[in-house]
Amino acid sequence: AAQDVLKIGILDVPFEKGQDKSGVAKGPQKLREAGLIDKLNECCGSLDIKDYGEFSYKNNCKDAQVSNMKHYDDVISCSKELSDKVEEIVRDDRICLTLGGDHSIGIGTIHGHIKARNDENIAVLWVDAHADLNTNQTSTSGNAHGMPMAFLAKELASFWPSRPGAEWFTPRLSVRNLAYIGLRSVDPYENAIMHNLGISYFDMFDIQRYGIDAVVSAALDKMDPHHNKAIHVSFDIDSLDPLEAPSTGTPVRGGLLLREGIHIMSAVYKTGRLGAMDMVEVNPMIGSESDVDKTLSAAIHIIIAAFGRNKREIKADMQHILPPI
Ligand code: EXY
Ligand code: MN
Ligand code: MN
Ligand code: MN
Repeated sequence: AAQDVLKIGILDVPFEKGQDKSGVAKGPQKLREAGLIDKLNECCGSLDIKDYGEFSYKNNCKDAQVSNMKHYDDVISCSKELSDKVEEIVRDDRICLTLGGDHSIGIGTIHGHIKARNDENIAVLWVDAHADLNTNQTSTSGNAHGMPMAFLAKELASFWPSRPGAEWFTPRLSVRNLAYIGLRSVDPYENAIMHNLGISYFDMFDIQRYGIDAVVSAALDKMDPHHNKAIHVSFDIDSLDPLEAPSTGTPVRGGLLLREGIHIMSAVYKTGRLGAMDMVEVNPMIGSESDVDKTLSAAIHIIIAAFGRNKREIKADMQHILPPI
C-alpha cells in the first residue's frame, strides 16, 4: 500500500552522448523551470522530496572503445557513477526520479537500482516507441540510446564478448522481469531477440485492441507475477505521439495519448511499489516554443501521475467548492 508520506529523490542527468542531437542534456533544467517540483508538491499531497541536484561524472576510461558504439567511454564512465548515485538514493529509502538526458542513462539507473535491492526483487517497465535492444553488432546507428536494454540483460551477456572499462558492471536484469509498453519502431534484430527470448511487450496494436487499462495490468502481471517486486519505470517521452510530445530526438507517429501515459503511471502508483522512474529523451532544442512547452508539460503530467496525482483528488476538491444540493 502507498505510504502516507512518499519519499522521493530527484536527480538531473544532463547526458546526451548516447545519440547525435544536442539539446537533450537541457531536459532536466527545463523540466524544473517549467515547475516540476512545485507541481509535485501541489498535486501529490504530502511528499518528502530530497533534491540531489545535477549529476556529473569524470571520464575515467578515455581509451576504452567497442566498435559501432559511439562515445562508449562516456557512456561507461557516466553509467558507473550514475549507478552508484541511484544505489545511494534507493538505499536512502527514496523513490529515485531521474531526469534525462538520453535513454542510455537507463544502464546506470537500472544497474544502480538492482545493486540496491538485488536482481530478483526488481521489475522493469520500459515505456517507449523503441525496444532499445540493439547490441553494437546489430545497431544500424551506433547510438547507445538504442542499446541500454541489450546492455543490461543477463540473457544477452554473451553478445557483448568484451566490455572494456566496464569491469564493475554485471548484467543482472533478467528479461523475464521486463515488459514493454508503446512499441512501434522495432528493428529486425530486436524483433528476433524479443521473440527468441519471449520478452513481454504490448505494442500500439495491443493498446488499440485491449485498451490501456488492460494493457498496463497485463504488463504488471507479466513482469511481476507475484506482485512483490519494486518497479522501475523507464519512461521515454517518445512513447507519446509526436502530437503530444513533439520535442524529442526520435519521434514516431501513431503513439500514446498523454491520457494513456498518465494512466500507465497512475496504475503503477496504485501498486505502491514504484521504486524508481526515469523520464528521458525530452529535447527542448527541438521544435517551436509551443512544441517545447507541450512536451515539458506532458512529461510533468506523467511524473505527477507516478507520485499520486489522480482524478479522485480533483473530485474531492470539487466537492468543496460546489454548492450543496
Ligand atoms: N532502433 C534505433 C537505433 O538503435 O538506432 C532507434 C533507437 C532510438 C532510441 C530511442 C530512445 O528510444
Ligand atoms: Mn567520447
Ligand atoms: Mn528509449
Ligand atoms: Mn524511444
